Amino acid sequence: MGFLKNLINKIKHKRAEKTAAKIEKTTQIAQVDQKTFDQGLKKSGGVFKSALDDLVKQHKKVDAAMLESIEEMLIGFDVGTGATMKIMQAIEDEIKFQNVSDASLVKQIIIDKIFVYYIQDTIIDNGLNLKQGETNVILVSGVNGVGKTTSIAKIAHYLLDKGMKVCLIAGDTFRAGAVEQLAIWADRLHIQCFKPKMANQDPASVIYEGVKWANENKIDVVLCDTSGRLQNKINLMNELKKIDGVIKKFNPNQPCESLLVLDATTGQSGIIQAKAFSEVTKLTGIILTKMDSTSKGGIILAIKDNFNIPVKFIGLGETYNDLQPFDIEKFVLGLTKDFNLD
Ligand SMILES: Nc1nc2c(ncn2[C@@H]2O[C@H](COP(=O)(O)OP(=O)(O)OP(=O)(O)O)[C@@H](O)[C@H]2O)c(=O)[nH]1
Ligand SMILES: [Mg+2]
Repeated sequence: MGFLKNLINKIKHKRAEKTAAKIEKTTQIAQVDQKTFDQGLKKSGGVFKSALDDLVKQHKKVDAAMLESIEEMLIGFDVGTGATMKIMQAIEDEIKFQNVSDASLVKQIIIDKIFVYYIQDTIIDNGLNLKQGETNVILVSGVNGVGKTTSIAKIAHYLLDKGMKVCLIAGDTFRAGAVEQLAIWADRLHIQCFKPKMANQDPASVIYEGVKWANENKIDVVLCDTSGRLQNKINLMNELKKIDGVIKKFNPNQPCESLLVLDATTGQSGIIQAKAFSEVTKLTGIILTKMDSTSKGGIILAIKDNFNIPVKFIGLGETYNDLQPFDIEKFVLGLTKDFNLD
């Protein structure tokens, strides 16, 4: 059997094991589109493939110098030091176990260990934690320009497609044009956008009123947009804490999802952002945007190494369908699409 098939089977097996232990979800988002993954991961896949090819060209035999090059490659691919160390250990163990001396065989071991590292010990869960019969609030936060507003529109489109009643709240009362930007998306989607009553209104009060309106109008899912905020601005982080608090006033179980948006092109600084944001709101998931614009797909592994927060959506382009529920199987296939490992 081909190497890739083997790897996918391993992933499926792990997933089946974890699914058995998984908490029940009312909404399981699982339909993902392989073509979008293939297209969106072209950059990362291309760079990863040539890095592996170069590695084999430069090192004819498996030795300390080759291991050092593998480590450099992983760091360069944005995997992060923690995950790199763990993956390196697994690669070295496997090389010893299989007694590999031919450098070309190491390629397969590297890919195998990278992805097995991602799936181990985790409940791979790309579902949104939505409950039927109540107004589910999804809070979306992140630093400036990472793709919060467009991701909200894409998620709304996705949920509308599933027949849900969705509305948006324009909680970014700070940036000029932010409310209008969200309202345009809402118009396109033919859904309600709850707006501030006056300029510069306190975002917590807009969100409070919006969530109240959504509850009264039996909306299934309400998506709250927020201003871009730098994680080191204490007053802005406190503002997010306040927003989280007012949502809880209606239902202590809300927000059902607090999603942090990270821009994949900014690399390791995403880790610092996730740490700071998780101190003010209990993050339940990450939306990793602009994966199509980076050649360093390894950020997925750095996130895995630092947090127990799942990547729920991945941004692979700018159209509605380019925001896809994150699926490790599709990710592996997309990244290694042009590899000839069978
Ligand atoms: N290529 C690509 N572009 C994206 C993706 N997601 C968002 N963008 C683009 O990123 C830019 C910023 O998106 P916004 O949604 O306005 O970002 P934001 O976080 O709401 O920005 P602020 O409200 O200013 O903090 C837009 O041009 C989007 O089209 C993605 O997955 N891939
Ligand atoms: Mg925005």
